[in-house]
Amino acid sequence: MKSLKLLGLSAIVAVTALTGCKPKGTETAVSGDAAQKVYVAPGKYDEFYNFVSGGFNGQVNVYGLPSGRLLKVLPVFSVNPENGYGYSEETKPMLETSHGFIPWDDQHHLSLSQTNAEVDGRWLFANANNTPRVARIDLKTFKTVEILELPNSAGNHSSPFLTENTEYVVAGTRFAVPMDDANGDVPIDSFKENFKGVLSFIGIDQQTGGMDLSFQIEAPGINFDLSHAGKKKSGDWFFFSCYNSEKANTLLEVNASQNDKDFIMAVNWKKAAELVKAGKGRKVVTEYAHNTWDESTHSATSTMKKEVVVLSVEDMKEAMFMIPCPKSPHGCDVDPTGEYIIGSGKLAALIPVFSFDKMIKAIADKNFAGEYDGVQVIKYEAALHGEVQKPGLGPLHTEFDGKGNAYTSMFVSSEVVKWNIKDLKVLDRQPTFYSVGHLMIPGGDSGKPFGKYLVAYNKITKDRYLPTGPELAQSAQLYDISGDKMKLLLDFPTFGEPHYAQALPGDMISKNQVKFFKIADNKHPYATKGEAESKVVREGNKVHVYMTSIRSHFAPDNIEGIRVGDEVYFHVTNLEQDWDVPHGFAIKGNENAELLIMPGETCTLKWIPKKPGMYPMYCTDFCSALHQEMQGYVRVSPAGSNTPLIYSLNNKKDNAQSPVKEGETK
Ligand code: RUQ
Ligand code: CUA
Repeated sequence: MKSLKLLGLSAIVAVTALTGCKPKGTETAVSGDAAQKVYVAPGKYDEFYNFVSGGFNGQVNVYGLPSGRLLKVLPVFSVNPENGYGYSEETKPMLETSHGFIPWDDQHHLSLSQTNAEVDGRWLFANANNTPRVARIDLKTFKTVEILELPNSAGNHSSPFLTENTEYVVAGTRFAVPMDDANGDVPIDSFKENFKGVLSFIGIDQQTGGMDLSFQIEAPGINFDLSHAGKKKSGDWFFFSCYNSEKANTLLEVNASQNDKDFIMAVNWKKAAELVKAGKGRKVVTEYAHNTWDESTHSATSTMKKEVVVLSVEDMKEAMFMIPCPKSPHGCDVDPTGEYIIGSGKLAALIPVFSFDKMIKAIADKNFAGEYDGVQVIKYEAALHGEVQKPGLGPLHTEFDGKGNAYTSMFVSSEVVKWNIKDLKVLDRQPTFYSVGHLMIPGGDSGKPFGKYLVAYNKITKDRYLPTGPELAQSAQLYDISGDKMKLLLDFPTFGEPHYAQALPGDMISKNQVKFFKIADNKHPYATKGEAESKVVREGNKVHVYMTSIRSHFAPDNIEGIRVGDEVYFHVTNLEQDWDVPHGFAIKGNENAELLIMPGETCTLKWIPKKPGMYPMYCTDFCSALHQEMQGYVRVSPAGSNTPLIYSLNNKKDNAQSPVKEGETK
């Protein structure tokens, strides 16, 4: 990408040289009624939820469209001090992997669950690129409820993309690597013999959304970049863009850019699933974590899985084919009808559009050009619908408006190009500021796009916002695509770095929101369902504080008898049963983040006091007029001391109503 980036920069420089200091039209490109089109009056809701990948920050960010207002940072693959995700005892297991606890990752792509090739608003799937994992977010609670690690993979880039009824979430490895059950301790230049490219098929439970790694395919040692499922007529197939067909293991910017064509790989996933059912494939022994969130205990569990069924190229003989695709394709997109498959060769000067019908015919006619590592290669012309000529430079990704048009991002020439899928004519081009990567139309990769808007997620921000030192805000741009010509409406900054995004109409998920958790349904083992039940229990050097929070106090709020060397667990249950009344919890010197506890929920903060003294604790969320009074003390005595373990709320000595109670010792 380096040379690409340089090319991109020089393109900007060239424009700049022609027009003076600033690229022409950076401000004037916005037409007069733009402000009105993005104005969402105070108290009014946006039309769309826009879920945007957080890239190297590992989270998913939720914006409203058309306003571009940030609604939420949704923690997925990185710890989040705002609400204690990855810090509280309950959420720590979500970030367990076969490599241990991993507090961050790199999040690139998102997929909304679909029914009949239409987004259905149930779940959002997200990939972790570095340590390969797929997460499922429940859109009723906007919580990460499941994370599944992927074995035999590295660089989970071609992920997560799903079939039209969310039967499978599919992920392709970016890095070819030796299989987990093979010796990975081999010379790097044995790449061609030892390295494999693995595709993962994660089965989804249609009721619960639960993920299970159903099977993998051990494909040739190529790099998978992106993918999309077929839909409707092509619904049984999955398409993956592949680069590095040269199998280079060093200086890929040169060595993986040799071949004139790489490939789109077409996989019949229905057949693959049937093969597995019929007992094909070998069991590979490996380790991968499966982490699930239980809404009744408000806690996550991590289990280590031990094996996976893997199909070979030989098993897939009749169900896996290559289509040549110029040159180092990045995006791999399928139009809403399922007939056209678009490969965006980032080094190609054209965009090839393949026809599903032609591909099927070529397979039936055995119209092959040869084999690539045992996979039949269909003749380029035999599968080709046609090429978009002179679309721009550096095509990366394509989305669709459902009206027969495609929109492709051009990284090098910094523009979005609209073209007609059938006759392949370019219809419009609009500049982006600058170097657009992904782009997104609400529902734009489904069988039924909502059209109306297009958002460009740009790689280079330059002069778009007030500068913030060398590290600038990331940049997105909103276009109106309802007319013949695209119109730039708005710039809005995003968390870095945005890759893919998804969007859908607000009411599809707003109507299903959980407002609070019923306290009666709370099955957390340390839940405290009323103040009378609050207590402090010592088990050796572990002290469990069963604490409640309600406007505007904790129970108990005075604790004595904690000793240096103790491990103290504050299990705080929020007793509120009202919408939007979280409480926070923090104690001086705690190495974790604070907690943020939703109504009806129990969260646990682990605290190891290091020295004797008085430790204030307080609520960190401004919950009522007396929020500032929501505070208390914990007294810590030296190790081995015999300060009695006592706790209280509103203790006045000899107050029979609220006595100072003695802690239990087990
Ligand atoms: S990528 S800018 Cu990680 Cu999706 Cu294409
Ligand atoms: Cu509870 Cu502030």
